[in-house]
Amino acid sequence: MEASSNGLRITERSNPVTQNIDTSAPQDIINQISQCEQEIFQGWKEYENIFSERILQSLDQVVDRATEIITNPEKSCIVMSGCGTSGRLAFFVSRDINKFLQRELGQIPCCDYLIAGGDVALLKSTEAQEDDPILGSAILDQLCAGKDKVLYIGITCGLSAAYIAGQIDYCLHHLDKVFPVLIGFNPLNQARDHPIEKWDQTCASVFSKLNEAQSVGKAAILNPVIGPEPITGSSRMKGGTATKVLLDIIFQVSLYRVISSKTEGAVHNVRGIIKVLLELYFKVMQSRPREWQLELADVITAAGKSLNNDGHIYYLGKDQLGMLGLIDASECPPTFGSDFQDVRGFIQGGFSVWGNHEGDLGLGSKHDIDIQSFKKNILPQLSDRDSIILICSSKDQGNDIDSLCEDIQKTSAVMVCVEDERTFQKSAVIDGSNLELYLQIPWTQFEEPLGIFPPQLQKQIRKNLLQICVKRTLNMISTAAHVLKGKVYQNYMIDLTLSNNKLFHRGISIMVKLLGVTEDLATVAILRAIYSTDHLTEGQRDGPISQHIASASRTPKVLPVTILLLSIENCTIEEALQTLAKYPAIRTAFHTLSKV
Ligand code: S6P
Repeated sequence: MEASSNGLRITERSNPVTQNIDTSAPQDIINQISQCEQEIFQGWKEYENIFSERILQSLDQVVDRATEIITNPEKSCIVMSGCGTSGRLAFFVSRDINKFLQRELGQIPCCDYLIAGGDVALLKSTEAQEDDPILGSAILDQLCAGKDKVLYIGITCGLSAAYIAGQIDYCLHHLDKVFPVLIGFNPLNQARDHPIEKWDQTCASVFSKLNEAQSVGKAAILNPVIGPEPITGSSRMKGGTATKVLLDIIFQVSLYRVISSKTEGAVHNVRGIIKVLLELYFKVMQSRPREWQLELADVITAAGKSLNNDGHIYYLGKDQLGMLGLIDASECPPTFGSDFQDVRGFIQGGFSVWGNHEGDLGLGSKHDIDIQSFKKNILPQLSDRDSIILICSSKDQGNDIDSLCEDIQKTSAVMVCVEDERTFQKSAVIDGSNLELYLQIPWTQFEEPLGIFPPQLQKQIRKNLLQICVKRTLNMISTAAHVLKGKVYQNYMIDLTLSNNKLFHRGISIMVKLLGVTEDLATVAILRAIYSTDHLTEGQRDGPISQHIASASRTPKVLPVTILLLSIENCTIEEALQTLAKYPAIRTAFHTLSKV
């Protein structure tokens, strides 16, 4: 496989649009992120984009397979799988579609999900599991047992997860019953080619075999190029959104075909319908009314203040929209090196309504996700350092969340209501501590294109579009709040936890890029920071990457410490740690130490 021109895969590159995001004001941050998001549909440079012929053809094929399985669900299933955000979205979409099948069509659910690390990873990042292809393959094998037909959709935004490569390899050995699909956002020749411990293949070698299977109609690869992320490598943002767009459209079109076959007969022009839907999503992502921007900037300022003052951001919601809060919160520790308690999500009903395989994960009150637990354990302690973000749909009136509003208004915390219709009373805004954020979707523009779908599907498409708006809005809030806290340098995450192979290598390339040092120097400094030593032993220097990762996962501030070690002459670990304890923002720490 060829390496990319500058050695970095597109999903790992820095986006020129956000190069100064770290010194930008909230409204500029919103504009820059929104501008980057347009690349999901507009594409990037000369690469294949989401509207390219091959991608549309692959979508057609996947829709065919999904339609078959939804029509004959006995002994069949559609399994979506991924690591981190990709796995969480697999769970999110499978849950949503199963509910639709049961509620609207009276059918048995046929979607399932897999996430590296199991259900606990839906809530807390367990990034190291991403590196295990053998585990990935074994779990898929268990899930396929007793099934005659499986549509497998493996998601790895960077074409980089060994867990997914292991599963694709399994599929390639079972093409008689499994149709494998790969979703990712790099050209195939940029699939990750690093050695994988205890395995004789790489992502690149497996995906290349998948490409051969695709050429004879036995597999599909959906890898439109969507450009680098607003925060370098943060694939939860554009990668996550593009994943959801592709999955949504696969199911919307398949369900349209299933429903029509029962009423009006076969759907012709599937390709045209896919395009109509892509255009709808594009329009929604383009829409950023002035009022929304101004309101969102206020929310970001409040959320940034909370994090800067050691306060918290709490997302409270219901059902699918509430789950987006949980997903957004779960990504903050690995992305920004933040504490699990800094940004947390809660949903009405907690684990009892979550619909995950393992049910209540029994992780104790510090990790509970039920709004009742929020009421009991957090509400009494809320202070003006906290921001509470209620994620409501206009239909959520009169439920638990509604009554919570009154309780929260009695505290000094900032309360934000994120809604799809403006129902929150302006009069309720007290002393500027309550904010309102209205997700304005230009529905009137969509009436005509939506008119071709049956009513229950129109409702589902509207719900899906709202989910996309909520996802991008929450991503902007948590990202920008961490930017305001000083967790980002230019557009690099400089406090990410090096908790898997990909992130270990990302750490090295960030040091090389930011400080202009060689890869060797960067590696030695990172290892010193990981093992908290000024003198590495042979075992530390030459150990396997999995050993470095295990230690890095227990060591805070590895990259900020590395930056100081590399930029200040003769800086010791002790000095770097003391300075960071005094000045948590790396820029201030750097200026302080360099003056000594
Ligand atoms: C990224 C997120 C990570 C990724 C995970 C899988 O913002 O924090 O958890 O989702 O590493 O990445 P990929 O490229 O395999 O989808």
